[in-house]
Amino acid sequence: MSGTGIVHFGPGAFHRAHQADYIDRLLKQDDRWGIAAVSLRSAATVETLKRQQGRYTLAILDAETSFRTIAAHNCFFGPGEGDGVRALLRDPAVRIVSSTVTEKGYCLDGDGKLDFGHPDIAHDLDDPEHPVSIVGWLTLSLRDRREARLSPFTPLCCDNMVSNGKKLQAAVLAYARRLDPSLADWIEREAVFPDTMVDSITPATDDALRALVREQGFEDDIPVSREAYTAWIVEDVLPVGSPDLASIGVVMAKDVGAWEKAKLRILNGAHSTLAYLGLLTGHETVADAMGDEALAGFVGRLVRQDIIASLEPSPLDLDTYSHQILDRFRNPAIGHKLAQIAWDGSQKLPYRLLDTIAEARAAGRSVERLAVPIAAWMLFVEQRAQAGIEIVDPLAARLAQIGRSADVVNGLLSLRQVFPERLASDSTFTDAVARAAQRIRDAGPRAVLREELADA
Ligand code: CS2
Repeated sequence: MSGTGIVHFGPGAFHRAHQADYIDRLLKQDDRWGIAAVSLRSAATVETLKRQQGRYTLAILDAETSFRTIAAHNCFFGPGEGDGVRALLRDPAVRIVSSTVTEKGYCLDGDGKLDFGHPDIAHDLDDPEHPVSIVGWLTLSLRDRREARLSPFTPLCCDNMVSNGKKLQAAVLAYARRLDPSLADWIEREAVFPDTMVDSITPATDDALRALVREQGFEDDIPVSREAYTAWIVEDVLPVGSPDLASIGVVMAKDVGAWEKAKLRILNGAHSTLAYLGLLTGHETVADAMGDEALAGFVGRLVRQDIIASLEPSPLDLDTYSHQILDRFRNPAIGHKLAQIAWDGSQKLPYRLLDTIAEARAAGRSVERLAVPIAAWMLFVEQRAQAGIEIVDPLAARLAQIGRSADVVNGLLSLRQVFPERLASDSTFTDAVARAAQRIRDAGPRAVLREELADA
């Protein structure tokens, strides 16, 4: 049995198809780095992992298909098992505490700062010994380390956010400062919060995947699948005694910024564009949407002419990188649902498209094309709200209310958690969004995309 050197919050499909795959390979050469899976909100995954002794199937669905059993997790904590988690986090053998809790799991506001009005943060400040947020958990267990005169573990954020490590550090320091300024000083002095870039297209697990792995002879209730491509970039600041991630293909980079920005704007920006325009034009998966010449053409142009312009100069070959990404989207073996990518738009649009728009405005570049996916999100919200279909988003209630209102565009533009003041008060941007929304309403999304293609 391997030792436990990593504690991971949020053992969802992405973590199990990405990070755990790397660690599974590391364990073959160094058995100190078993992962403890912690899920304090839902019991299903950790219960099943426990039942399957931490084993599950990773299906690589791509030009070549392969199946592998992953066995990187060696202990499991579900809701109500916080005491066990806390005890484990006091163990000096635990050097990494990683997380994939989605953007909303960090309780940040529209500017990426800790939102003290967030109910989870209010709860944790009220009862810091029994936190519900990742920020609360990291602070409590770092406090325990300090009191036990142990060196801190390394918090490792593995979610899609710009400067994700620095954002998490700032949130933990802000929270700790409210409780005990000397603790915040200790964390700032002693702990490192590396930035990371994580990338591999991983659709949600469904019955089709379960059936597929069963055909291969695997009895498995929680298999995961992904494309062949996988990348993990970690800021090269891990303290001595940390796992040798470079030995298993993780890129240890002095500056993760350029990778992260390029990936979040090109891949995730294009994904969100495909999601909202694809759903409005009746597509179900990314591959379907990429099979639509007008839509794929629009996304290709948006990437080449608008998104890459916001990334230059870059140390990366953005042209090759963007072509690779659009090819990955065409992978017919992956049924990546647009509806899944459409979740949490209020959290995702700011770093995926609005930062690109703000920089285009500052540089005097046109935002006409960039306004189209923003308008598509707004019409997606309107359509779902008026049809009474659930909108998966931390702001769901507010979005549904605005979506049923007479002026959806201005209603959504007034949401400061999504649209910062400088954009919402910029008439060049807001007019472009209103125009795009009206064009889609009047002529339909297909006609607008064909017009865009014709202009190419
Ligand atoms: C997707 C991401 O669901 C989404 O929002 O855009 O999960 C995307 O597949 C990954 O970031 C790829 O690395």
